Amino acid sequence: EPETTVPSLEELLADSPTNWGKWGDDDEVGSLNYLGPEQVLAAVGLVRQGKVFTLQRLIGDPKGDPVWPGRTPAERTQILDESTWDSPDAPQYPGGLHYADDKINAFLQGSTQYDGLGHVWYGGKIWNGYDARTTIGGLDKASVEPIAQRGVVGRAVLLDMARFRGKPTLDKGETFTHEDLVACAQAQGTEIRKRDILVIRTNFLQLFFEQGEGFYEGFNEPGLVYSPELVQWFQDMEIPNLVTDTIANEVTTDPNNGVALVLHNALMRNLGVTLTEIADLEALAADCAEDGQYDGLYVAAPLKVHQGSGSPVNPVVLK
Ligand code: UVW
Repeated sequence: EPETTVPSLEELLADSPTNWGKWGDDDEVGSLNYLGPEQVLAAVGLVRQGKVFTLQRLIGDPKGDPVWPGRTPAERTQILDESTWDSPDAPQYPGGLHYADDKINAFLQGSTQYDGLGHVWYGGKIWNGYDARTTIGGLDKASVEPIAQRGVVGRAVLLDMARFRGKPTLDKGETFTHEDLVACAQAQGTEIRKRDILVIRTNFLQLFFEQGEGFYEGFNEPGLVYSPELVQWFQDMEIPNLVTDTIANEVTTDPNNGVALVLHNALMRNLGVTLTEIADLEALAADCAEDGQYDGLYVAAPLKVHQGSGSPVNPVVLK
């Protein structure tokens, strides 16, 4: 067998474009700068039916929480409940007040999440050229905090790749390109416009709910696959935010070169495209298939977590 060598991200992306410095030396939100009042107002005009869709997966779902290998699902712990108040040591509140309290211990990249632009890197530099050592002990630069401060509002276009390919879910390691996205939009009777928030459905996590832990064997999610042309398309289309229903938004291992999560780096680290993962698109997709309206007003407000590399979020699409 011929020996195959996997290139480094530095080698693979040596000539890949970056937007470093485009919005100033102190920028921390990257391509979200493409979303201004004009995009917000245009997207508001898409709300014609009064339909509301929430895209977050259930934290603590009894059916299980799909997470990136090595992470653990969120744990919710009940701290106070009615049994607390049976104890003779329980505090007494005037009037006989009882209450329930709980807490969660969760990866900020578990469940539906926004990534800060400093979440991934190679070659010692994160988004905008900040030193990767600024991530030590918490992200001093390009955390999720500035993204949460500004919020994300714009036109979302749902690209239902599973439906387009005529299957309930895309397969392990199945790839698609920007040209497939354009063809999918066309088949849906919609179009991808400049500065759109791309919302891509694969329905791959259905396999997690069917297979449980077996889902992680040979883990290789389907998704977009790197090419210089695809990166240039994202750059030309000024895409601010990529939202998918998979754990990592792209094919896990690039079949062309063996490198993991190439697009996290080409798109997020280099172009400043914000990534949103593990969205639940089922209700939205079913509705789009029914009424043929595949675009809508997208609103997401991740939690303001100081120095956080990510944050849970419940994005909303209105039609
Ligand atoms: C990694 O980048 C490892 O994970 P995520 O899918 O949360 O971005």
